[in-house]
Amino acid sequence: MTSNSRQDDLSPTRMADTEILRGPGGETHQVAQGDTPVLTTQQGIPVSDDQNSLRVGPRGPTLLEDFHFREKLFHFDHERIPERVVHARGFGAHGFFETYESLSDITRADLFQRKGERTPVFVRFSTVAGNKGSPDVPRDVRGFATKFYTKEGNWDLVGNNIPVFFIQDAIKFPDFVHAAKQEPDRGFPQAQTAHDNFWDFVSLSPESMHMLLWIMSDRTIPRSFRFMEGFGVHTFQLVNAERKSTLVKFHWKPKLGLQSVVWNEALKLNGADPDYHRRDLWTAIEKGDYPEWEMGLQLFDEDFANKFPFDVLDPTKIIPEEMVPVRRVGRLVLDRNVENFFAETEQVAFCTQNIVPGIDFTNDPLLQGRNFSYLDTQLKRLGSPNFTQLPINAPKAPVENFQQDGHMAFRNVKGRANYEPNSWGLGPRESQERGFRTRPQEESGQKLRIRAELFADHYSQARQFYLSQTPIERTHIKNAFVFELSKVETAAIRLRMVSHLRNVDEDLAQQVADGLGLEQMPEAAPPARPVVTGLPESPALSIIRNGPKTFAGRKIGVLVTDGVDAGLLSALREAAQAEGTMVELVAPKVGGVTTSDGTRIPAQQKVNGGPSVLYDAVAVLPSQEGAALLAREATAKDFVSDAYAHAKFIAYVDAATPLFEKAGVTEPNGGFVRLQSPRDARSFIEACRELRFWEREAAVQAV
Ligand code: HDD
Repeated sequence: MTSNSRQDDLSPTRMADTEILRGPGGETHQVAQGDTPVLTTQQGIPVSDDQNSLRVGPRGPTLLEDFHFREKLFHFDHERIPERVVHARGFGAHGFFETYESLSDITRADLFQRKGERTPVFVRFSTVAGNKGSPDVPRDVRGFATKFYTKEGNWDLVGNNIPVFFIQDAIKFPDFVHAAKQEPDRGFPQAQTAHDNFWDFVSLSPESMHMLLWIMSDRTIPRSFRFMEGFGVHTFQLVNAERKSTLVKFHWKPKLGLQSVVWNEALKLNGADPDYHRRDLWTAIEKGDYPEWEMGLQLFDEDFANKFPFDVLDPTKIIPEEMVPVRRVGRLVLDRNVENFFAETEQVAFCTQNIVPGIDFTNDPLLQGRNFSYLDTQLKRLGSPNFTQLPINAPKAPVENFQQDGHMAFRNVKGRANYEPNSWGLGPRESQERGFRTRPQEESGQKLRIRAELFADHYSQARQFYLSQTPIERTHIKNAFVFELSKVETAAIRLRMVSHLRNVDEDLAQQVADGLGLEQMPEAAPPARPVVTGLPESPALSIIRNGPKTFAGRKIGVLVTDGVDAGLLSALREAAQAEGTMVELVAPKVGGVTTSDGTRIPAQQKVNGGPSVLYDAVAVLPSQEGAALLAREATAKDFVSDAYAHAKFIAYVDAATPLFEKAGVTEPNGGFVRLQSPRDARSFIEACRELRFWEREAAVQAV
């Protein structure tokens, strides 16, 4: 291959309407010709050969003169920008926010003025602790950040899927994040809170207790972004044209209801599909099944805030929905995937400081600190104060100011004046009437490093959260504490954590202690303020109690072999379609199977690449011969035994029995639906609306 004619050999040979391109290894590729643009350098110079660098003779040194080669490598070497210090792993999509009714009595924010008004948005979901390449389903909080491109500028609502936070003061954020992420000496664990440093920090920071109960719940292992809530966390202010302020907490409510996976499923999912959540969102949008959330507002005034037993400026506290109802004021629809992940999802720069006229901050000390941190981080990440000019960050409202120059400035001042006021009558001026005006508020007091009194209540709402869960959810919380603390090597940290749990609920503390094999119960940690034990349950805090009662937007995995009953399969497909449920066929070979009526149908997954953890429910429809074959295949047995252990609804045909037996599923009972006639397919889908047959979980104990 080193003949002198090599370079000529690799040149494209033009043919009638395709060209044959020979690759570096001599292999040939056919590519469309016709209007194919000519490859150029960044300077627009046409490139003649992109396969070989310029060298002296076929075996000689490469020449520095090869500007195309040098430019290509130079650009490649600088492709990466610093990943986000937290929330590095994320996925975004475009859409719109539609206002249900005018809220002009409460706020002058332009996007809330007119019923039916649509405001373009970009939303980025994320995990917190994991690096950019980490899996999608670790136990972690999910970010839910929304950029509203309003007619009066960009409003960023940078929230999470949990309404409280770990810490009360932004000064603790670096410590908290350091403790949660990889330990500095070893550089692991990745995307895990199950390690000593995390539990050391939080067990030394009682203010984290409420959040810990949330993160040990199934909220941190959502089924996908589409099935989780979002929260603005802090109390904000809405301000109307008369400058009257109403305090507000922002909520996002998923149209498809709440749903989480179970822990054992999450562990397996991260191996089976590390992109589980982003694939889900991408696919739903591509199919036109646009994910939707409603914006909810909890509106209250200073009087309420003064009477409320906790401080509304404390981001470790909620206001129960039963106390202040959530008023639904609009919907968020995500209807367009990004065209380029880097340009949009990676370069989007959310800043809590981005608010618009009609919205204002409060003195929540976490929010105040965030308002500094986000702008600062964007400069580091995106490298220039002109990051606001990138298309994903640029407002859709006019931008008029005299800020100029800097790296990569491509929106530049025109004309002579680059200051105001000026005598030339050039350029924009401020407007008292239209401009953002901070709401005047009395502030007084000594400069102190101190927190408000009620911030010291660390356990009461943690307890309220725990007691508001169903027994299944309480068991999951207990199991999560036991799992995570079992990964903590330092026994004293485990003990310290249990000492806090005693202030939350004695039963929970005891069960965790038992699960950890503690020989002696530690003393309860002395609370800074007495625990309020009588707070009423808040059903809104439970996932199971707020389940969807629909199977729309979910996915069934159907295990099939040659000879699958064609009638039953199509009945299942029809019933699923009527519900809005997706069906995927899992078969011994991805090429597909031949059904009982001789039709050849393709599969979407080969059985070892389509484990049942990918699906919300499964159907096992082999022929008799097929079942015998599958019974010998480990991954087919896992398909069944995992679906069973994860309390999923399972449809089956009698022929599946040998496979069930080999998988250790001896007695198909509750949560199983036998398919004999098309009507059974409908019953199966109806059963699936419960999402899981939880009664089975206790018996299986897959923790
Ligand atoms: Fe933060 C990113 C949410 C507290 C500092 N945060 C970030 C993102 C979300 C949140 C969703 C990702 C945005 C995106 O998709 O690009 N953060 C929260 C919530 C908090 C919170 C709900 C508490 C209520 N954050 C918080 C504090 C600080 C930060 C107290 C610092 C004082 N957060 C950052 C940051 C990040 C960030 C370092 C990293 C990347 C970025 O901002 O753009 O500035």
